[in-house]
Amino acid sequence: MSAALAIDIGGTKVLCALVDGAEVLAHSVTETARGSGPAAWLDTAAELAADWAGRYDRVGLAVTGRVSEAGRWSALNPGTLNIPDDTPLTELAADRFGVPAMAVNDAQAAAWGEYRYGAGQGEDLVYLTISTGIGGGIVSGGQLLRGRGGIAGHFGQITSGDHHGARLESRTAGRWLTEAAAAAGHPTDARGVFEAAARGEPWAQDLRETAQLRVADLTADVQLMLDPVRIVMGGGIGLADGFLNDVAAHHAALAPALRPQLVAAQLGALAGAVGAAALANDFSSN
Ligand code: BMX
Repeated sequence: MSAALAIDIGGTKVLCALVDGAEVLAHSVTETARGSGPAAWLDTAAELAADWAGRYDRVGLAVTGRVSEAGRWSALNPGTLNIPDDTPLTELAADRFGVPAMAVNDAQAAAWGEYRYGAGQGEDLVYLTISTGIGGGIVSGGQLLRGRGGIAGHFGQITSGDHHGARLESRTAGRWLTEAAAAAGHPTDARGVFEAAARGEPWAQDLRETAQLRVADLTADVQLMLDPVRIVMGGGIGLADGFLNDVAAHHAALAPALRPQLVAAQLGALAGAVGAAALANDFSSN
């Protein structure tokens, strides 16, 4: 048996997949019960995966939040998902599913998925998901960087600049677009903002352009910090029609050596699951 059960727990959805290498044999998804907690989220995953019992020999988890090497799970931004501090995630999952488990942050897992099987083509990359928040993952020299305590790549938490400590994701991504649209007198979500922008409504075009500028600055800064071969962009906003091209247009004045090579994620919503399954495989063969 070579398949893994991949479980992706995010701020909006729980996704389970039965994964063999790059191949997703089956997958299933539902909304995250945001008011409950880790045990209930794992119960939800077990329900989604009930039909696959006996078909996997390990579990790989890709979760929103910070995961330490020892598999302990905490929120950096509780507004994305309120995870109790230091939750022993891999222990809980191994008990729940009866097979060895490993866990990493969702965007770190997606970075690994894109590196192994997607747009990264086996070369150094930074993965960015622009969705409800902003998540990130770094693959350098063939290694997924997790850092001392699992924080590596958490670009959405950046507060530098004159922003009074506000996180970058809280003034750029989906949650902010929703709030800013309401403040502009047009209550809708990020998708609604992009649809209105496509219809030529100026308030929505302004919001979209602000988000694009901030992502353009972020990606230019990431290039300066890590100089990856590619920056792979995922997430509902990152992959929205024209977003990547409009962000890249802001880089036109940069010297070629400083200009990020932006590419769209290829594994889409399954990148985290594919990456987590691959990591669980590497982990259990150690
Ligand atoms: C937040 C942070 C990251 C995560 C990113 C995208 C928490 C709970 N999450 O920046 O760990 O990668 O959101 O998360 O602190 P998603 O749920 O939108 O996929």
